[in-house]
Amino acid sequence: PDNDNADSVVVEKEALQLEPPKLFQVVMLNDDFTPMEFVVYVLQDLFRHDIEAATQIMLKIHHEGRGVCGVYTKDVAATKVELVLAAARRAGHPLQCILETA
Ligand code: NFA
Repeated sequence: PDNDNADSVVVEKEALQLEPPKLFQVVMLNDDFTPMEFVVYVLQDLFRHDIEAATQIMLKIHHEGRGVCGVYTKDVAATKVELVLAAARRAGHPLQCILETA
């Protein structure tokens, strides 16, 4: 913004801070074929979980059918989904994940 009126700069900054970004969960789905080790690897490599957290999330998906890999802004979440699907396809596994509004 132009600096002729310093008050308008402050008002604009405050208005921006009042709009929280919408957040999206990356939810991974269980299947009968993807190896547990591959899921743990993806949770570490793409979602930056340590091996203990990755193993817990993988087991939750395995037992409950689905689990949250992480929560991100829309563009980041959509990119994570594409990276998971590309890695799974490349490895020949049917692993699926989806976006859900948090
Ligand atoms: N259910 C898969 C198996 O028994 C493991 C798995 C876990 C797959 C989480 C997908 C997601 N090999």
